[in-house]
Amino acid sequence: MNEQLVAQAARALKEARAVVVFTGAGVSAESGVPTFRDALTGLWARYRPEELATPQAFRANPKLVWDWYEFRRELVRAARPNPAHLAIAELQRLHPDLLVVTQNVDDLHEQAGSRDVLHLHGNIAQTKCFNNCQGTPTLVDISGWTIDPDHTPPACPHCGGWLRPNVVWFNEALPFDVLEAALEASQRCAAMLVIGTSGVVYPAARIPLNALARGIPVFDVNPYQSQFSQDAVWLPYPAGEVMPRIVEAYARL
Ligand code: BV8
Ligand code: ZN
Repeated sequence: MNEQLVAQAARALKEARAVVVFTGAGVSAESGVPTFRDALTGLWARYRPEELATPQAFRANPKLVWDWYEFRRELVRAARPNPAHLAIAELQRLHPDLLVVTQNVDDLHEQAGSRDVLHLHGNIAQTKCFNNCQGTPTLVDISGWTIDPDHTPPACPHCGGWLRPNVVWFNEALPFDVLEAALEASQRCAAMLVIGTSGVVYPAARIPLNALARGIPVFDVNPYQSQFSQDAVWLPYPAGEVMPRIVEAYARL
């Protein structure tokens, strides 16, 4: 591992009065949560994400989409934070002004101890009414329910309509206040860590692009090239390996 790059990242984070850590599915990969595209295996292998994760797909085949999310919810329930999540939580404890913004719909950052995480694309463990019948979002707690797998999606207790996961599908708007807060943070921070994202999905990709446009230090942690690797300082390593090293170096400064 290139120790200079690790030291450079640690120093830039230490000198930055405000830091944003922006994460994608790659930060959860080492926890065994497949990235969005990898989750299309078996029964769902013949679909593209944009064909399943949309309101149109849900209207056309609510059972197929609900069952795909139930499959992914199981994977998330079985997952535990990995060293990258734990290092990010430790960094937030060490740095006076650090915000975590994630595209991920799992809660592994919170399980690792990160606080006030901004979820741009929602939370797969939460369920809401497809009609938002009591206001946006109409969250429904189904944790105590026994759901008949032959009769999914379950019905909203208020309006009888379909229930759905509380995630942002393609062609759906991101939660306005969350996106605004994330964009504002990307304009205000003095350094950014971008971890485990391809940078394909918008408007989330605008968060790192804003930081790059401002010329502040941006570090791209990804074993493969992303949309940002050319313009950022690229650390071509798995997050679970390099993040603990960056935080150790930071703690020694
Ligand atoms: C909207 C929740 C408008 C659901 C998700 C053409 C050009 C540009 C944009 C568009 C376009 N056509 C349409 C659009 C807009 C569209 C979009 O961006 N499409 C893309 C495909 C081109 N965006 C939208 O539709 C958004 N909404 O625009 O609405 C609007 C406005 C007002 C009113 C009405 C409508 C909504 C986008 C949100 C979609 N929902 N998630 C769910 O999860 O089921 S996005 C989903 O895919 C994930 O959340 C993630 O953000 C994204 C990508 O998923 P992955 O590929 O899994 O993850 P990622 O890209 O982060 O890649 C993984 C990376 O990790 C890789 O680079 C890999 O190398 C790396 N990695 C692997 N292992 C490791 C690692 N890194 C570090 N360590 C490791 N160990
Ligand atoms: Zn309802």
